[in-house]
Amino acid sequence: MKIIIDVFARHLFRAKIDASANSNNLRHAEGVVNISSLVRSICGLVVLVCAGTLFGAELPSLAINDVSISEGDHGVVLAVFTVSLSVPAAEEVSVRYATIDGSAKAGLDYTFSNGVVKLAPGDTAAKIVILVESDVSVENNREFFIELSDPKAATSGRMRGTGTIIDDDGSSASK
Ligand SMILES: [Ca+2]
Ligand SMILES: [Ca+2]
Repeated sequence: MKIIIDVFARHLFRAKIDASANSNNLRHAEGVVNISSLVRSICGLVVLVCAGTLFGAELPSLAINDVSISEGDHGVVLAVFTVSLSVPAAEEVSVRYATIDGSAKAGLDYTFSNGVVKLAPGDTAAKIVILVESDVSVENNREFFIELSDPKAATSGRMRGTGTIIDDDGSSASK
């Protein structure tokens, strides 16, 4: 009976050792899997960083157009400029803008404006609206400018647009 118990005990002990060994192997295997996952994650991160660097080298270029507008006689008219990107934005693009006097003067011929234009990912254009003062004075055409500066996630292309206010009061002085 004792022999049987001893044999049973040895088998039981052996079984525990085997179970322990298998458990260690399993943990080892899990460790290998975890390290493999970690390596894959690092490789994936490196690929993303490299891709980001490549895309970053091809930032969209910013540009603003020129606008001509007939001044009107009463109230205001809107001069709508378009800020455009050479390719759709991959991330949010922003750029500062401000109006600059030429022969047209802020407060007299148009309303000074400044701010930040933002283009969401996928966008290629945004608007800047400038208020132009209407009048009935006989005068020459006048010009003001919009200058873009401090672009984010884009490069500088055509950064100055011209706004031409066309006099419509019927004088030979208008041109
Ligand atoms: Ca007018
Ligand atoms: Ca006028």
